[in-house]
Amino acid sequence: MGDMSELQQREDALQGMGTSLLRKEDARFIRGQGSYVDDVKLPGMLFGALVRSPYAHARIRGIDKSKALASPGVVAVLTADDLKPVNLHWMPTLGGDVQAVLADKKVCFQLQEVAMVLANDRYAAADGAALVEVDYEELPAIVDPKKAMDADAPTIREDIAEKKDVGHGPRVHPNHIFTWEAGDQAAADSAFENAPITVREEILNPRVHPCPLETCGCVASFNKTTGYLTVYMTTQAPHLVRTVLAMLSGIAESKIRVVGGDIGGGFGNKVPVYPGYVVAIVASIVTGVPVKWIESRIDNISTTGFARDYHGVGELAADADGRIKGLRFTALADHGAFNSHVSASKFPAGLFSICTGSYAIPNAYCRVDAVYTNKAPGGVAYRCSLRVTEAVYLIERMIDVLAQKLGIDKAEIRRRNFVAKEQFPYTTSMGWTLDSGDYAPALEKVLQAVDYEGLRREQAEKRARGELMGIGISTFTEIVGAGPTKTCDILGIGLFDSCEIRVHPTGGVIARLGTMSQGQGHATTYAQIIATELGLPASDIVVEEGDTDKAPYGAGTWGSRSTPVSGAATAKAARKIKDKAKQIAAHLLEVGEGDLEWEVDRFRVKGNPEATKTMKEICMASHTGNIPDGMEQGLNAVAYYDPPNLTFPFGAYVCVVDIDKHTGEVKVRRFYALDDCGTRINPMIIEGQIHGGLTEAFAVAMGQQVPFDENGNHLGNSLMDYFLPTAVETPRWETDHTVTPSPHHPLGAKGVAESPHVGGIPCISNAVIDAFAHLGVTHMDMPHTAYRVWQQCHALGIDG
Ligand code: MCN
Ligand code: CUN
Repeated sequence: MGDMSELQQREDALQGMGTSLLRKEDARFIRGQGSYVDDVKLPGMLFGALVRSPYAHARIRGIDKSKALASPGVVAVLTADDLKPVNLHWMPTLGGDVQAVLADKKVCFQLQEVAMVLANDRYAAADGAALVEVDYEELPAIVDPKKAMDADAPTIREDIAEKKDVGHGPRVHPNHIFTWEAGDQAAADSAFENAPITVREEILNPRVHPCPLETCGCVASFNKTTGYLTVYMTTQAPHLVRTVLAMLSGIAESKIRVVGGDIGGGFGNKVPVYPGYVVAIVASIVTGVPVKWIESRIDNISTTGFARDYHGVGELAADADGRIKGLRFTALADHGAFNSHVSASKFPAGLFSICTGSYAIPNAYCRVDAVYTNKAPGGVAYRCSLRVTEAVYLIERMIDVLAQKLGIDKAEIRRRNFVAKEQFPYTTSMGWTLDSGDYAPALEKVLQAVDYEGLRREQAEKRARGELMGIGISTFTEIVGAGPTKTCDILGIGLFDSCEIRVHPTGGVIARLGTMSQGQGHATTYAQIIATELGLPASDIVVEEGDTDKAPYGAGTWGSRSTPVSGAATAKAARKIKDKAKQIAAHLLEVGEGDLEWEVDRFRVKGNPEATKTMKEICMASHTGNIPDGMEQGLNAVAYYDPPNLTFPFGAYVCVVDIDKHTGEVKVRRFYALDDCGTRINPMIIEGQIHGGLTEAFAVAMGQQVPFDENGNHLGNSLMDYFLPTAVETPRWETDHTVTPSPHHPLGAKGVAESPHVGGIPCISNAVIDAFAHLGVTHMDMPHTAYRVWQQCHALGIDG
């Protein structure tokens, strides 16, 4: 055996799993050499500008293109009538609905796509768009989802008014999309009847928007001679988009190439297929030249996938010691005018039923009613893992409400209800099997780190002086890594993932995956997995994603599924290669495979330290004639991975706020976040993800909301109005971790990217509300802007 320092040196040289390897992609990004969709410039390219509706709900009586067509540089104007002959004026959505590509006789939300003007440059296209004259007849709009199913509510979707089912069960009103439930209602009801203590609260997760730095866009290029369509686009799921495009257009899927390129942030905003993409594709097919369409910031905030808009009611039943006996959560979900967000087809309300959180709750029931309103479609985005944010917000808020009612400390009530370590794998009353967890020590570690007892003492002193200080806790469990194909599919396609690895003679490696980095550092972390598995240095491993002509099929990057699913596929492909490498090593060393053992970067004959074959030697040998009889040359593998279960990362967070009762200003004094995502691949990247997710949690809790007036006019769709925190407002984040590996993942790794957002929002909210707890306040809806917090102070008469 090599001596320890030599072994360590060899290990270090790989920069594999566990190393904070600097991100390989940053050399390009910080030197301005990223290649985003707007950097794609093809010869003869036209620019498309969308004409959008000023009304939230209106009938279209006519469209006059003549002035636009006469405008300099304008080549064509496309409307729904032009798309009809090719049957592309409507498209299927990833939520099982259909959506108008260009408005067909009516518009259902403000800034809906009505026409596309094609011109020689972007300015001419914009000028042309301003000259398209659309004759609208305004209709009453439904903005409040609570009024969507009123008897006299206007029908928003006349195209499906008569349909009794739009893919997810019976509908009871033309504006009803679905009702979805989980758990055991009778058991939950009886727990409530028998419990001495019950609490109930109405809790809103307001409509917010993830607002990635790069807006959505594409360059569509159809070659009339070959019939080959190439689309460069901002997408988090290139293969799924290719499949949708094939279904939509009738073009053979083998003749469609979707290229993701670099993506400047996605946050779920770049999962759906937007009308702009489809019109640009049709425009390229019609004109025979490439067509580029890029959104403005206002278009992005107002029309692309928003997040949340969940109007929830939380109820808990408990015994006098605060042990939870029953949970009932319901939500009214505002999906906007089309049900277009990504959701596995059996889970129309996403993974909302994870709402029992980290707690052993014997009886639980949840129901979600989804409705159409005259707003842009969406709902699932923003580090959300498919409605987990809403679920975690509800349970982490409600457990505080319960603690307050019982006068039990907010850390103590959590301890009393945690699923205990010995209970894992633990099947919740909603049917999820939590793979692994160790909640109590995580919470204790955080409480010690922040001196929780000391903080509570300080708070008591401040309260006595009439000052406002709040301490928020969140001990959340996430669910990420959709998902087993037997339960999770989109449009029938199972949510497995894949990885192809090719090893070159001199030991360089290229790996291709169906996921799509938008800033998560995949080029670095997948390379680290392969480095550890194969004993080849991460620096020589190239990772490619996003080009459907190159990568094997995958469902893309969303729901923190890359590590749980594709990370596993990567390990599996590497292990196939390693198995073959072992056969070659045995052949070269003239021993049986059973006589070999693996040591960092080589196979070694047991008991004979000198007899080794390094992986690099094996790479070369695999390309020669000196391999076992009958073996094929090469060291390549493709692996498809269908996870047996999702992964359940968790965390314990504490937030401390000071509030100025005269102005309502909230200052986050301290935020301590402990995350457990199982085996950690790159600690630095994890920390970066946590900083990002917490900053977005701060944004949502403290300032973001997409507001509308009663006519459906968007009241805040520019960065002048919409809160994006900068370094000035953002608190300092303290991070920590524990490691509880997933028992079913080949590396023990769980996803992490969404956790800080999901766990961070309730933690901040809980801190703000805790500041008012002694005054009898049990809940305040987000965002906790200074004005709204001041209103609370004013109502309590403490602002003077
Ligand atoms: N990681 C790790 N060890 C683990 C888990 C993760 O080192 N145990 C690393 C991964 O290797 C990966 C990163 O952390 O480089 C995130 O991994 P994962 O949690 O698997 O999440 P995904 O890669 O699938 O990313 C999706 C997730 C989602 S759903 C949103 S939304 C979001 C997020 O990532 N959007 C982002 N983080 C983002 N970060 C940036 N910069 N930009 C976005 O758009
Ligand atoms: Cu829910 S936002 Mo991410 O899953 O792409």
